[in-house]
Amino acid sequence: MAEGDGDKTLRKIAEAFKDLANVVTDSHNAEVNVQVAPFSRACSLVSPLFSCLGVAFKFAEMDYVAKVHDLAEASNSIQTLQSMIDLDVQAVSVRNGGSHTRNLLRVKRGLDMVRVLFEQILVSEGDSLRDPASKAYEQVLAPYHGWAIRKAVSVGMYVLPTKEQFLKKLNEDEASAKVHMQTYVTASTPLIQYIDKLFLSRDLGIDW
Ligand code: 1PZ
Repeated sequence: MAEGDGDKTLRKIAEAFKDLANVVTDSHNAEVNVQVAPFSRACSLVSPLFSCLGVAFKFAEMDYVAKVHDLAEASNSIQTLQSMIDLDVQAVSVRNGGSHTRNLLRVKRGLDMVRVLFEQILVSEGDSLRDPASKAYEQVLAPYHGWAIRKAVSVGMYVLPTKEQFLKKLNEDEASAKVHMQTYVTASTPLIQYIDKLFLSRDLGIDW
């Protein structure tokens, strides 16, 4: 799928993450277990957003897609995010390049980036995406990126489409987009917190 393609990209993202949030916030569950398969599927629904933001973020898309793909592969043999992390802990491979756990941390940051981006779009007045995108990047990803990547991203910020062009590619009007973005913001928050807790409760840290 190249762009929005009449496919309800935003609605699909919103619904998939709402389902995951329901798992995380279900108080009837004594033990919460997010399955790797639906998690990676939901994460892959985010990928079409990159092409709607223009060619400048192609390199971000490639990195994100590869990591989500790794999680999808992992789901063939590993059931839950929790057991995926525990296997890496046992193998002492948590921080190794390309480990499932490391990729999960990167993908989680991608989800957080989208969350803050949507949050900022929802409160922004004008038609520019530059402020929302810059704020989200500064807050979520920039602290972990070296000079060269930060520089490339800041150049990319100047060739972002306008909000109107972005929504058009997604086949949304302002009102429907707002609803789906808000749903994603609300749903992704507890999910991201859940993933952070998986790391922090094992003393793995989330700032690397
Ligand atoms: C609206 C504006 C969108 C801004 C997009 C922000 C661009 C982020 C730039 C990502 C650079 C990708 C280059 C590679 C980064 C890697 O160094 C790290 C570490 O990976 P590792 O060493 O473990 O292999 N990868 C990342 O930080 C993951 C980045 C995920 C980017 C997801 C962004 C999601 C934004 C979606 C917006 C629709």
